[in-house]
Amino acid sequence: MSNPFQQAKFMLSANQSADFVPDEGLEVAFAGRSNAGKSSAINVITGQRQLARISKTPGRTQLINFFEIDPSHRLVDLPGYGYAKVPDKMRRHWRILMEAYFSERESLGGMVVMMDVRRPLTEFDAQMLEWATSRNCPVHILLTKADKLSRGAAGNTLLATRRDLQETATVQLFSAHTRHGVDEARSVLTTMMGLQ
Ligand SMILES: Nc1nc2c(ncn2[C@@H]2O[C@H](COP(=O)(O)OP(=O)(O)O)[C@@H](O)[C@H]2O)c(=O)[nH]1
Ligand SMILES: [Mg+2]
Repeated sequence: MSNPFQQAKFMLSANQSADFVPDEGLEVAFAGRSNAGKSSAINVITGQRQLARISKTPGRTQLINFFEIDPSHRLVDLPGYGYAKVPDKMRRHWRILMEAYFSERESLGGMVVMMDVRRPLTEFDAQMLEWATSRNCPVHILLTKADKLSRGAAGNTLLATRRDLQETATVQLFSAHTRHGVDEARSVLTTMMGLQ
């Protein structure tokens, strides 16, 4: 299977909605708590180390990073969240930026939410799901770092998460280290974007 995400190119980082790229075509946004494995997943799924490296550049981690796949399709890397020690001012700014994105962005066609398989559905994750479902945006969840659990334990978490979420989202196991679930993630993303 060819990988259309391999062509993704960095467009810009936005700190406010006025800086977002034009709201045209279709984009899929990636979200996850800090340390959930978002950058690693983006690297493996796109087959490009460059993308997550750009998003990790100091100063860009709290921004929304836009990547172009082709003129009418984009990937969007949303800023992570969840450090206990984040100053209040930063927390507020993060919320304002995210609310602007979810309320305004008409080209948002799907979301991929990364959650550590050992700790899924945190408060942060619930907020993400709420923002997505409030606008009928399809959500696909990657339970990351699946290699950290035994096959049985990971499978149980998968079933429990599916049961909790019912129709809210689709869920799969994923590991950037073993590449478990990479083909499935690419296939869901391709469908979300209408690329196949
Ligand atoms: N065991 C394991 N560790 C992972 C995996 N993916 C990421 N990590 C580790 O988890 C930490 C956070 O990963 P990163 O991708 O930077 O997370 P981000 O903060 O969500 O972008 C790093 O130390 C990674 O090496 C995985 O699939 N398996
Ligand atoms: Mg990261």
